Amino acid sequence: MSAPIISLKSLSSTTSAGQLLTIAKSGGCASSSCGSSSTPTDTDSAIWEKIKDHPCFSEEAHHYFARMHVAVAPACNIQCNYCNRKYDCANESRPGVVSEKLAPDQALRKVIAVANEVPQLSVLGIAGPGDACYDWNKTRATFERVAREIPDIKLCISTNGLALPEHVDELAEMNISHVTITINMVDPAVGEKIYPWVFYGHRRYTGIDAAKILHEQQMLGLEMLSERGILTKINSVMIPGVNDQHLIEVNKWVNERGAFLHNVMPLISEPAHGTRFGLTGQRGPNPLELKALQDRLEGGAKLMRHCRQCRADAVGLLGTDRGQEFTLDQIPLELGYDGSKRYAYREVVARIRDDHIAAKDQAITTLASVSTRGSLQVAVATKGGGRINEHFGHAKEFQVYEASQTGIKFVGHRKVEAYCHGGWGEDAALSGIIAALAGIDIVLCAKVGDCPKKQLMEAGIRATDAFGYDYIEAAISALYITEYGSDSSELTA
Ligand code: CLF
Ligand code: SF4
Repeated sequence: MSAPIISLKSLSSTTSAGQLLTIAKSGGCASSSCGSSSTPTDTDSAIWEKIKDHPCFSEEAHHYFARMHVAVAPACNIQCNYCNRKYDCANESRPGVVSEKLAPDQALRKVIAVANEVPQLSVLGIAGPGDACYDWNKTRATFERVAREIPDIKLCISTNGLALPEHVDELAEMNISHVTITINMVDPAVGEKIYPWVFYGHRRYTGIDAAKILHEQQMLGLEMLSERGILTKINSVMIPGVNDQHLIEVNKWVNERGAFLHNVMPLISEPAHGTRFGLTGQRGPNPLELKALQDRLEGGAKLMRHCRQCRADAVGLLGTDRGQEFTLDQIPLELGYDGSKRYAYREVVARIRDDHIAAKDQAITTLASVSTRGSLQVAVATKGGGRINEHFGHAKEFQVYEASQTGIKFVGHRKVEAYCHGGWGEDAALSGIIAALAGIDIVLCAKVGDCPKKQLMEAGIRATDAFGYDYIEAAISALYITEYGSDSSELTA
């Protein structure tokens, strides 16, 4: 079957004010023990206004602000080989437990419940569990209801792009400020290996025709969004041997068409997921392969490296998921919006953020003064707020930073099983953590026991709580000076 002809450029190449302060400093909820690295000093002010409280579009913002997803859009118009539709859309989530699907009125109740209780909430995203643009009526109805009740929440949508062009004008009218398109290829011959079929214009297309239509629609949608000043992030699933090298070309194409960020995510593929890739043994990349590709892409479209591949019903700071606290059965049928916690939290963040940015700038200046070249890979246990404020044993992920004379760069995260269970360390979990921290020089955390510290050291990884509760960048800069500065001495912490 031949694809429709589209002329487009793409074809050419609970909480008091005092507790809120605690939350802002710790990054977690007061009741429990938890893009772009741009800052106002290096970003156009209009862009900064758009990204400063979006945890996905700003790496800096993800230390302070949270997103939530509502799973209102189950229908999908394409088939990806890494999806079997039993789980959330794998383009914006990891395969896991199926999300609680919501009608728009139920979604509104849930958003109000979360906004009343999670002061960090700044963005509502619709990311499936199918495709938000294809299941448009539910997506639109949800955004309209939420925007009426909570006008200051940012609206964000994620789509495979096939039905995007027909909704771009409505997205602009509805003030949807951030859009993600999953683009895994710009060459239909590559696309054919990823997408067995698409459903478009009331017809089903397969093979190269399917991939060609999808590609054309994705590029058209991206160009239309850029023309309207809507910030666009491109998600690409890295599939070794299928599109890994090709993503360099994808990065070029999306950069030329105005994409703000490019987020390369690892394929998650297991036989138990029942996907085509899972069943055929297609593997995902390991963290080092992912980082190597991201490093090669530096210099093109700006990279997002802090994605957590969250579920279509995720709630909270990236890297945490409080979704289970807000299932429908726990939310009253009648619920009014009370924004007091969110407003108080924002005031606190506005104050401490300047302090953090100044500490970061100072750290970078310090690094630049070191004459010996070297680099450090540092893993940080944090609950947010930009500080080293999580215990080693409680960490479910470590944020990874790379320090060199040229600065301190967030380069990713490593998910782990927490070491501490009910006050006891689990040896099996520690082995997994050591494996996950391959390539890391130093672990920074708020507290670490002698036993895990010794075992980490035997694996060549130092761990210290000497910088507990400091700003991440300030601690890394102090470490770097210890390692490479002129007054270099051994780290003894
Ligand atoms: Fe959600 Fe996506 Fe909007 Fe963020 S997630 S719709 S842009 S509010 Fe964020 Fe989650 Fe990664 Fe997505 S960490 S999977 S990039
Ligand atoms: Fe699955 Fe999302 Fe692909 Fe649709 S777009 S097939 S829901 S991964």
